[in-house]
Amino acid sequence: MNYIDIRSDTVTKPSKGMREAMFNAEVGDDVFGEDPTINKLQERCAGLTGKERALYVSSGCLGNQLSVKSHTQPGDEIILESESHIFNYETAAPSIISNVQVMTVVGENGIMQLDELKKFVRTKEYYFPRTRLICLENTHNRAGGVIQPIEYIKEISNFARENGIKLHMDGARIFNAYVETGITIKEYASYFDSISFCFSKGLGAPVGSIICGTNEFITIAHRWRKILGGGMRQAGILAAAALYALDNNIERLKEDNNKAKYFAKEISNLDWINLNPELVHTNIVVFSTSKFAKPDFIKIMKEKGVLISAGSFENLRAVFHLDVSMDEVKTAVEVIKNL
Ligand code: TLP
Repeated sequence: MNYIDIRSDTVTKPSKGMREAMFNAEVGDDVFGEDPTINKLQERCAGLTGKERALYVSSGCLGNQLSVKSHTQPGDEIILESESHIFNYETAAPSIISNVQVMTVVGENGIMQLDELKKFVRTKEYYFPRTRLICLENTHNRAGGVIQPIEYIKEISNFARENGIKLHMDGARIFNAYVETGITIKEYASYFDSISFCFSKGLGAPVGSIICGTNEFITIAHRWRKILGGGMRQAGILAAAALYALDNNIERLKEDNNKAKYFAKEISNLDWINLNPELVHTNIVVFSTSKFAKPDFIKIMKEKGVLISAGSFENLRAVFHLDVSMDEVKTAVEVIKNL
């Protein structure tokens, strides 16, 4: 069956143009720093984010974990929003790789309120762990693609800097925020010590993410990428896909956000769907249903040709991307309406 696959924007497949760019990529041994396409991508991303240096990594998880590792020492404490990807979906890696303790703060729709967050920052008593790092996720996956407001980011950034705490952005889907707000990646990044983003989600590349920060930060991350087995060789073939994505697939993310908004508005009219369309800022729709148990809903939808995924707790998740057309979105809506 030809499924309408809205489980995630990670399911996108490289287009013909992207494959051609990959085919034609100049490559070299990146462990020697000699892959021209990777070097080009890293320079481009450093420029894009206004940071000193960038490092190409195989996944969003690796990017986040290298960032945590590079900012912390064993025994430090890091603050994460309780629904964040780093806390929920990265196999407790901060405790394994960085030997840090995680303090979670319950946010409102993925946003940690500053007054609340401040309560969790440790004072300097010798017996407390040291609060070393705060991470924000923009857009926020489990909250349903919520955009962190810029004024709030500024406040957290000021607070973190005043208190000697590093700030990292898991910007896996930061471009979905950019096409909505018009706030450049450079501006977003300027409030953070490090930022990671993914090419393998809405941007449509098959593999890869990037982390950007100071020279010192990237030097540490580069070493740890090697320790963790993440040093790649002629991976310019993959970096070419990422460059193609930056050239061709950013502005079109607005279409994906619009598909999500349409889908959310339509299904929110059903009295057995719980969903606030106002909270659909970008390409992810998180909702729940009072009519079906969550596994049943996923199973029935699959039987009718639509793949959707499980979100947190009772939630279901639909994610819109370049490999799902507006007609397919309309079909998915009709399938739900007819259940
Ligand atoms: N998210 C995946 C799943 O892991 C849930 C998805 O389908 O959305 N940060 C954020 C905010 C993410 O959503 C993801 C992937 C990552 C990091 C990790 O990226 P990868 O999968 O490349 O390691």
